Amino acid sequence: MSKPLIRVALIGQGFMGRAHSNAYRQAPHFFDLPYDLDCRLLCGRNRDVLEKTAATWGWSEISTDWRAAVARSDIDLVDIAVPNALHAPIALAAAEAGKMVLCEKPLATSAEEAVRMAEAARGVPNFVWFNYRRVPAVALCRRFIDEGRIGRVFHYRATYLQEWGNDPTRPPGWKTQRAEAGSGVLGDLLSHLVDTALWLNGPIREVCSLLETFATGRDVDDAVMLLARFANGSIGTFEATRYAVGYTNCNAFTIHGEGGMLRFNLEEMNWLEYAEAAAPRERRGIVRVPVANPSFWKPGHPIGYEHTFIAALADFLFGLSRGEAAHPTFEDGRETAGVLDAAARAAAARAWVPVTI
Ligand code: SOE
Repeated sequence: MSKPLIRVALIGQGFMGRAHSNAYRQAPHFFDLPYDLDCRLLCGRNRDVLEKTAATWGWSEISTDWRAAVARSDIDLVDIAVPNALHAPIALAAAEAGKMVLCEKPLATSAEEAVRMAEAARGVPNFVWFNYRRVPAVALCRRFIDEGRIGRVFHYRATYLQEWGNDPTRPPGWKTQRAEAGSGVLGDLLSHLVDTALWLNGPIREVCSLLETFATGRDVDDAVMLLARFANGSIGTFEATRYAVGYTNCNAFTIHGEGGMLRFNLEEMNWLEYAEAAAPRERRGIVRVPVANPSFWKPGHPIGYEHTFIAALADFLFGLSRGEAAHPTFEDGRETAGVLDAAARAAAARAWVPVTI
């Protein structure tokens, strides 16, 4: 039986353009999706690269004009994987045209922009690609929390450590320019930590932070440290940096509750670590649990970064078929933007500030 067809326009052909392209190609191989996907249009700035990328990933057509792409009547879903400053204009136009709209993280370059985007997207299916929620070990962590295994939470500790900011040979790119990125690690890395924290541990009420720029002449933050008070009474520390020499992509968190501890590190993404406070003293310690998503391979057969995007897309499509939102939605993205906004305000004021948006 034929399935309803979704005709996709992907705007962006960089790192995330490839990650999303792969998800559209692979999702039907691993999931019995409720829709057929038509990879119809790939949109980007550089025509030469565009032709090659479209051929590699199987996009039928190309365009260098995102406005025309969004306006096409034969496009149902617009997926945004471009520099952050373009997220809002494209998402607003797509929502106004009645398209489903998926957007890379961070949702916006400011909290005000995120509010406008969340409002505009209220009438259409929408989703933000905070892909790390789909790491099976992170999802299991959420399940353990929901089951009450760690009980009342005391500490939430998260770090996102990269080192590429320290590489003097690296050519300048959009991520280090405020006009295109909006911020540095705040939007790029801290946003991931905050999205995961809000999902696992609930709302953040107030924050205190510092931002640092190590590179001369750079107008975005290279590092951020944040203290947070959660609504559930727990306290959090967050650190995100591009100057953690020795770390390539270490996205990690530890949660300590009265019933135990949960620990995750993306560098060991097929594992969740768990300690149970009530275990007998002679067996008390940290257990390393292998975690898999059975939609991919058999237990014990590791998955990788790309599977998080494939699973995210599948969740969005299954949600769509049931008339339910898949999270994180634009509204969830707005909540994260509110915490990032508070972090920037706190750093400027050198003070504790409430999360207001
Ligand atoms: C930055 O280096 C980056 O590519 C982020 O933009 C991604 O969101 C993160 O998943 C990996 O690191």
